[in-house]
Amino acid sequence: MMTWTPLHGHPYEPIPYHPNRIPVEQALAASAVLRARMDERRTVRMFATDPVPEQLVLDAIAVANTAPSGAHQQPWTFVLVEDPEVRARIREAAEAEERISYGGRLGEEWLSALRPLGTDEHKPHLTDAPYLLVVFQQRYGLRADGTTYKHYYGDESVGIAVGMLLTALHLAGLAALTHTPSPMKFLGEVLARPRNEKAFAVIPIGYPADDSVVPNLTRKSLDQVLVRV
Ligand code: IYR
Repeated sequence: MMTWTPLHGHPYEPIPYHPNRIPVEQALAASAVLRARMDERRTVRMFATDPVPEQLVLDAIAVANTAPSGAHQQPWTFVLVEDPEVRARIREAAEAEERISYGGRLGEEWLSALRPLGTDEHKPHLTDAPYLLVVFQQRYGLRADGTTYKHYYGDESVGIAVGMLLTALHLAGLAALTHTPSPMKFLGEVLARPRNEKAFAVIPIGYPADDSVVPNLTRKSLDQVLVRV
């Protein structure tokens, strides 16, 4: 594999792509298994402190890094935080913001939307889960010499990458939470990220606690989300 450099301004140089077709029977069996398995995924807010094999997390990040992105700019940085002191600082800053949010900043409409989820300003998962993955979006490209170039469809690109990350983690038997403390500016400061990066999500990763509970949610059926024309 060639090492990565920005493609910006390069000519179009296509290469052949002919993946083997999966026999239909095999594809149907695999997709049915995947569909059922993904329906078991739940956002978890109560984590065990048990360690997680590091390779599972690295593999999931590598999967996320295969996501399609605007102009193939891969506008993401994954900061994997284990250091307990750094995590304590992140928790403290996140809870300080959330106290203000839940104390009224969100407004009654938003608080009503959150009530069935049982969330509040306490964020023990930020220090309980063995890994804290902070995903940053690169708002623009920054070359080593300090010059910059535009990034396109950053929100969509990083959102797709995080979706693939969550899928990979779940298939590896791990639980995760997409946490978006607001405002998130403190994350760039605590983690000393460069000026082109803004925090996109904080994702605790681990195993659910033995006494973990989740809200009693149902999902929309395929009929409710699919329109066929
Ligand atoms: N960021 C807050 C509030 C929150 C907002 C939404 I939208 C959620 O789906 C869940 C929580 C928090 O993390 O508690």
